[in-house]
Amino acid sequence: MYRLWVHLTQSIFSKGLSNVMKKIMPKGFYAITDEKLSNGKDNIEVVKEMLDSGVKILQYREKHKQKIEKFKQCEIIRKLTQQYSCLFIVNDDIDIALAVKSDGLHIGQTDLPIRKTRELVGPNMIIGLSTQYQNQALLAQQEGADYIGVGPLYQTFTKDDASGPVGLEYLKFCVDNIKIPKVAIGGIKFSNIEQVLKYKPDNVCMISEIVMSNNIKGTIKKVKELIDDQDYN
Ligand code: TZP
Ligand code: MG
Repeated sequence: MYRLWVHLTQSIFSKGLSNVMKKIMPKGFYAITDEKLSNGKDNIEVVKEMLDSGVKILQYREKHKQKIEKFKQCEIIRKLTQQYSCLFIVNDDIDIALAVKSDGLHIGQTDLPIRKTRELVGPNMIIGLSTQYQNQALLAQQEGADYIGVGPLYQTFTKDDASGPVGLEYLKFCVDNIKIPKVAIGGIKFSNIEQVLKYKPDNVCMISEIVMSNNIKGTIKKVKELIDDQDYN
């Protein structure tokens, strides 16, 4: 017990409290990058605008760059997100997540299983898993995922290998049966977000609607107002 106490206090003094504990997922809008859809802006520019709009959780998702390029962008985004007290999640690349010390890693059903991923990233990194089916959601929770992506709820053209829409019934199942945070995603637009918010997922994500907008800050503000109207937090 004494040794544990000494270890903990040493860690806290050397790394700061926030680096030795898993961070809590902030509710509300969950931002994700997609440079190809970003009207000529690079991910860094987009992230700056997202952070300026006050997002508290942001995922780096980039499918069209070499690892070194992704790593360089993630190094910059790690610093920026720290300055803005925003949680930083890296999609796909466990090595980049570890290298830049992101707060979290988001993986899919064809990546390493959650238990093996946990062994590799340690106890404090947030692990998110994309799910489309009830059994995947239940298993994610059982295996120690920290949150699940729920979707695509609607048809999406953003994710090349996306399944067909899973529908709001699947979101309802997750809200009713899964305790870990649920991130609603996939084809969510201003035209349908209110239907999604009725189910009160912990987080809502819109990629194309945000990154394709020519006023990212204003668009996120509008989304956040809709979310706040639904009495989050
Ligand atoms: N995972 C499930 S759907 C999706 C991802 C990454 C893409 C969502 O993008 P959009 O533009 O909000 O439909
Ligand atoms: Mg993936």
